[in-house]
Amino acid sequence: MDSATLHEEIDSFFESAPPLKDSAKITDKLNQFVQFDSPSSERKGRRVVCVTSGGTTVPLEQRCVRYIDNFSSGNRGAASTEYFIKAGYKVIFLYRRGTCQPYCRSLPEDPLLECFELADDSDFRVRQSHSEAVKGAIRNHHTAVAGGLLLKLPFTTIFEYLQLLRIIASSMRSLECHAMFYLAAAVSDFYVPWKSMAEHKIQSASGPLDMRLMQVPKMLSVLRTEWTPMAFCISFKLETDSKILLEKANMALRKYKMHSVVANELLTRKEEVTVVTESGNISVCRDKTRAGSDVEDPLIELLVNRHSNYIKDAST
Ligand code: 9Z3
Repeated sequence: MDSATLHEEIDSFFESAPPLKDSAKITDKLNQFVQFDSPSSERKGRRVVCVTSGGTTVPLEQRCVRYIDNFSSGNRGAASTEYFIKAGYKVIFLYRRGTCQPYCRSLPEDPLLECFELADDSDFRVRQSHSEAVKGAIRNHHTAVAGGLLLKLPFTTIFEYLQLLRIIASSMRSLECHAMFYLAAAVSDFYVPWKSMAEHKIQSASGPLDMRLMQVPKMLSVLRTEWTPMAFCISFKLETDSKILLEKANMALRKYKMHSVVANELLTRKEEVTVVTESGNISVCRDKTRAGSDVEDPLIELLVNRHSNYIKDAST
């Protein structure tokens, strides 16, 4: 596709999208977050990473009852956010509502009901068995937010996600090579344009449903070349067929000019990933000798080092 057609598609996507609620407030919050120089001694200069996490939905009705979803628990994004903060980055965590959150990975699924118990009729307390996990989660989360190191922005639909990503990119543009995008969210490839979408719940009495989905314009290339041309960009490639994974990741690397593409297979994604770069592929595995270890730990270490080299090269 030529660049003029891509731009037309992108303009028409944004023009027809339902306007983002509170967009002025979000822009202010983002600008403040990006500009605020947090005093933490462990900070790595002005580095800020936008971590995207969870799957986007595609509504089928404007007053949405039904939607198409993209699989992602948000575990990768939440874990990676913790490691980026530990490495001295400020993180903009763009996440799907209801998915896994940073510092909450060791809590049970229903933390309120499982971690607390009634002490008597008027008071409650943390159950002894969950005390360490709850304290750790609250402490780490508070330190990150109060220290200006973590800003969380939720999305549900593909319309919200891409509008937010564009605003984030515009507020991170001034950081130049210190900005990083780590795009782990599972983003819809197809959508129903808002203007051609049924307003009310689609009726089953009308028989089988014929629906034409448009292709979501590939924003990765405009993010990379226009929105934040100096940022260090990492995208993800998810496949279920290992035979095509690396080839597809390589194609994404070249087509969207990413600095690396993290290739993962659905079934083994928690054990290993392959970082595909221009200079070759690097396999990254979870340290199986350590209980509770995860693949995000060595993955973020590798990417932080590559980002450091990128910054060094850009400044010389
Ligand atoms: C990923 O590949 C993520 O690693 C996972 C993480 C979604 C598999 P979980 O959230 O899983 O920990 O459960 N994300 C990107 C998926 C994606 O939609 N990539 C697009 C593609 O493959 C490119 S943007 O075409």
